[in-house]
Amino acid sequence: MKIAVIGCGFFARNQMHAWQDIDGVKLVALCDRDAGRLADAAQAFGVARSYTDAAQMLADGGFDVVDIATTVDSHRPLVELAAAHGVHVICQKPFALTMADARAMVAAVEATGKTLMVHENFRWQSAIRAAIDAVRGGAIGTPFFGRVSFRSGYDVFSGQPYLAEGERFIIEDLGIHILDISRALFGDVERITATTRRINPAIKGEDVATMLLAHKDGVTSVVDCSYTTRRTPETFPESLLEIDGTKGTLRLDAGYRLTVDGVTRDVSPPVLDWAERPWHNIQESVLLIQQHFVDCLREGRQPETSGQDNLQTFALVEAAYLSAREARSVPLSEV
Ligand code: NAD
Ligand code: 89V
Repeated sequence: MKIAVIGCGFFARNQMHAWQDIDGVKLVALCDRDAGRLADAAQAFGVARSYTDAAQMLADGGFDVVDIATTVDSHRPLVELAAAHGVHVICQKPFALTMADARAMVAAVEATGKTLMVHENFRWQSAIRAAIDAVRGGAIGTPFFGRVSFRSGYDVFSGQPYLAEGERFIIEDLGIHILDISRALFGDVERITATTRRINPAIKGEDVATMLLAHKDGVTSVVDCSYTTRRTPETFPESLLEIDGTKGTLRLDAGYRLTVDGVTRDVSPPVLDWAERPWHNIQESVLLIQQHFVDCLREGRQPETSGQDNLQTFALVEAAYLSAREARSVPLSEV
């Protein structure tokens, strides 16, 4: 399976390492409109074909999958370009700028019969996966309450300066992952109520969000996120869980300690040979989601976070901002 990556920035290197770790996969082409970044990545990963123009790379072809690792403003044109050339597509989160764009991108790839996956990797973190498997396997009966919590004071702005500059910050960038974990655990959502705050005066968008989700199957979940919480020890980038079910409880506590019905085990992720703490948790999930994508293509099934699936997660983001802006509960059918 031959892969081409568009975007050779801060996060894409994890994706390139992960491609190189997967059996039967070869990274054959790279693209970035920044020639310096492109040359560094091409050299670091030993990729012979490199392009500053995505249209030229697609026109030359010779690969099965385009992996789009650019920031959100370029996602729609690049997904549509890939669709026009009939290749499978992976696109980083946040998938789109608007719901209308997201729907158009899904339709464009669906029309080609190819597979579209959104790189929504947090549900693939091994600690989160252990919790999802326990809940889906019935270990605590039927869940009726959940809390998915991400609270940190880690400086994300030095690696990703654009995060300080957007009108929207935490729900669009990080909350999107935490909302997706809630969907993976408790299913789709009927309505959402959200509040937001900006505590850090040096950034433009909100850095605290608290969201209440009424899921279609009757679960109530609280999704709370902060990038301005001083805590010791710092838990970045762990998502913590509290889930109550009809037969028991599940807790995922700081330090990757998973407790199901009073029995605690260590579910710490491995540190892959190209990974570094504290990002190793996220980095392993990149390998796991890309392996999942390859498995799905080989077995002819849809990835868990297909474009179609991700419309529901993206709708939660849009509905959360609407709820916070208008100080009301928002049905998902409204966005
Ligand atoms: P970045 O700005 O460091 O890198 C983006 C790169 O894309 C840049 O080098 C830029 O020159 C290039 N680019 C932009 N538009 C292009 C185009 N049309 N053609 C060719 N190259 C183009 O950004 P980043 O921090 O690497 O983030 C990229 C994406 O990854 C974002 O959407 C971000 O939200 C996401 N991200 C995801 C995770 C995760 O865990 N899933 C973590 C971090 C970042
Ligand atoms: O995962 C992400 O999307 C990153 C970060 C962990 C920093 O929020 O942007």
